[in-house]
Amino acid sequence: MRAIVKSLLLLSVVRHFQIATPPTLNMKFIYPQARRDESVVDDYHGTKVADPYRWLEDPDSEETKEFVDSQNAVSGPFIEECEYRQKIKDSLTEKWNFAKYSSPAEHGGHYYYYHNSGLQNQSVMYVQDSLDSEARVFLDPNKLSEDGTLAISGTAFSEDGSYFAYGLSQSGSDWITIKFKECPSGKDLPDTLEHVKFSSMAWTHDNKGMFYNRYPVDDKSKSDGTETTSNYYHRLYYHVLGTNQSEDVLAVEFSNEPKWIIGAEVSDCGKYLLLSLNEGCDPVNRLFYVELDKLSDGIKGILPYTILVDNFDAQYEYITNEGTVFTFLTNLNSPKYKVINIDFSKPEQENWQTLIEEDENAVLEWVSCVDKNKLILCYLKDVKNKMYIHNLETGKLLKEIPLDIGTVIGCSGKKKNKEIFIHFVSFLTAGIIYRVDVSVDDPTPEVYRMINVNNFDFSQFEIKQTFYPSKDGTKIPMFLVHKRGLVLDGKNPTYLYGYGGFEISIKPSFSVNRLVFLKDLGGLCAIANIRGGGEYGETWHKSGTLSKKQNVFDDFQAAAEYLIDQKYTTPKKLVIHGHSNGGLLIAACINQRPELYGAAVAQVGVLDMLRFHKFTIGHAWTTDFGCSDIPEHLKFLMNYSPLHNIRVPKDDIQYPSTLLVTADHDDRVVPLHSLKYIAELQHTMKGEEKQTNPMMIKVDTKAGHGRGKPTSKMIQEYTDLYCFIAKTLELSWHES
Ligand code: X98
Repeated sequence: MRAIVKSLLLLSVVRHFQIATPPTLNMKFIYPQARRDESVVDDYHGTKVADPYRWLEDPDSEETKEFVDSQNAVSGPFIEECEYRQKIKDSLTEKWNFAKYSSPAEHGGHYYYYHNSGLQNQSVMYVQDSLDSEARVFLDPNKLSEDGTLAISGTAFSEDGSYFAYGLSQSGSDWITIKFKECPSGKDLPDTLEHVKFSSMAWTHDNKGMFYNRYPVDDKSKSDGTETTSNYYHRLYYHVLGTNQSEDVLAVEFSNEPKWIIGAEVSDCGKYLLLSLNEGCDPVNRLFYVELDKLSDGIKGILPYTILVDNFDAQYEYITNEGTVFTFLTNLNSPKYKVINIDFSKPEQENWQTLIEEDENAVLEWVSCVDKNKLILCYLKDVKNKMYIHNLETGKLLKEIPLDIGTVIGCSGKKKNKEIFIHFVSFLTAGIIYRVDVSVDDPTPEVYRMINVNNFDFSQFEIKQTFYPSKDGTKIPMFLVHKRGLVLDGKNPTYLYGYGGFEISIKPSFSVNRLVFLKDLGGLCAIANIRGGGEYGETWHKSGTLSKKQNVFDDFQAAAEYLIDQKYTTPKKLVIHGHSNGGLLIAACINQRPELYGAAVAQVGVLDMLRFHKFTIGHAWTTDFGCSDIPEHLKFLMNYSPLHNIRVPKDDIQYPSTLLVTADHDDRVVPLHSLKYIAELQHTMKGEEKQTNPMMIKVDTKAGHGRGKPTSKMIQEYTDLYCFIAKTLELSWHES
């Protein structure tokens, strides 16, 4: 029955779109011919811009669905034909199959942690009465869906640890449903909260209920992650445990500010609700607060807030408070961040005190308060984490927590805890969890748990960090991971990854997928820490935004040139890969320098820079990208917008082998970006004999932007990706 349905579906696709039989390499590809609607032309401040594939913006139209099916009917067979497909899949599966753990966190005298036995689709949450006692399953998301597409997204224990709230996301959507449990029993409570997105989860310390966020949802339209509707008017609600969601109290809203996103946090002392308001993705926020203990009637309606900071000049991230003295991590006049104290009883800025000065040489990434009066500070210095313990009262440095070259991906421990757990990873370190007793005179990390990958000899590989010059001479850090004794013969298969935006730093991380490229495909992995990220703080970020976005692409192209000049590789053996904002990077780079790369994978990218702000949360990205509604922004957006800069390359240059990847439930970067780009690319190059490299798209189902993806889908995703890369770069398999 399913086979019949599939062949009928394919027939209907063929009727509308002409598809060739799956081509092999060096054969001219014939792609589905998508209708061009030449009547759609927009006027941007007097500049006319055609948008012939506007119809692809409707995810529900039959024509869009047929386009997707017809494109998958080209990319699917091409990828599946890779001679190493089974080997790639087997190797990925074998490597993924190792026991993974998160650091434990104490709540109400019990310890909670995530564990994945190896190939489980979702990690399972366990509870222990003490660190040595037997662990019991607390929450197993694998029991909630057959295919692992329900994932935990956001959790919060109540202050005394007796209740637990958790968000569940279906198929990778940003929408979540919040559910509740009793602790430590794990007994399910009936409360269910819907229409939740970008939500805080902040319990009041009386355990009566929790603040969370919702967007208003029109009953008639979808909100399952396949819709493209803009998210406006974020609201904060208070849910009283044991009641129906319909009775929830609307606590904070800004009806004149559709773009504001409301973050809420209850202070360590339980007396204050801190409201952190964002208008976009920049690290800046307004700061309001509510004195919860002064609400005579409890939380019954819109809360009376006090305004502390009423501009978007800087970021203020709550660390802790002692009475009315609040400690914040801020970038106010300090692009590498510092720690300040604000006394709410003397709120004027001239009374604010610096507790820990900005370090010119390292970015202060996060700070947490532990053991009543200590601060744990985590810095990023030349893209490697450093940790220190300071005194909360004086700000003085007490001790460095020594770390290897790598990244702290988790640190549990709160103000009332004497111990902390640090989860450390690196390119060749799957994970080490350290326990540190911070109450003693000389706190020393002890290994609590080692995370080991089976049957992989890490000693054969090495990590290097290099600094290469970009087009304007700026030194850009880049990590290189490869086999020891790599020969610089210009022939090494090379996988170059970048992101370049939103103050996000691409730090050393562990990925079994990377191991397959390193070992089985005999390659070199390069991670370029280009501008736009947070590697050197807010100045580094800003130098890759708005009119300076071209720096991001220049930095990446300079990375490729460096790898070629230094004889690591050659364009024919170089694949570039980016995800999300990094998908934009990849598409911009293949438009600008197609001759530099052999293959390119642009995953869930933002590719229509004139219209991205019109869909879901796209409006929040104007802080990095600007907005085509603003005449001065149009010029720089038009200069690099991937969709608007597809041209036939000059001379005998062709586009590199290109794979776009998107998914039906991606409500962060909606699939229409990738659909429109591939349609335009295939249209532009269709008459060009020289274009022998494939240009394809793969549209996944029951998947989103990436978070919460089940293990089986991750293995599938990387199998497809490496098949495409192995085939197009003509890589060989390296038997061990
Ligand atoms: C976002 O779009 C993040 C979206 N987002 C959140 C949450 N809060 C936000 C507050 C302001 C702006 C955006 C926010 O997810 C949030 C809050 C609580 C719990 C969970 C989430 N990002 C950009 C992105 O995805 C960069 C990274 C974060 N992009 C896709 C940028 C271009 C491509």
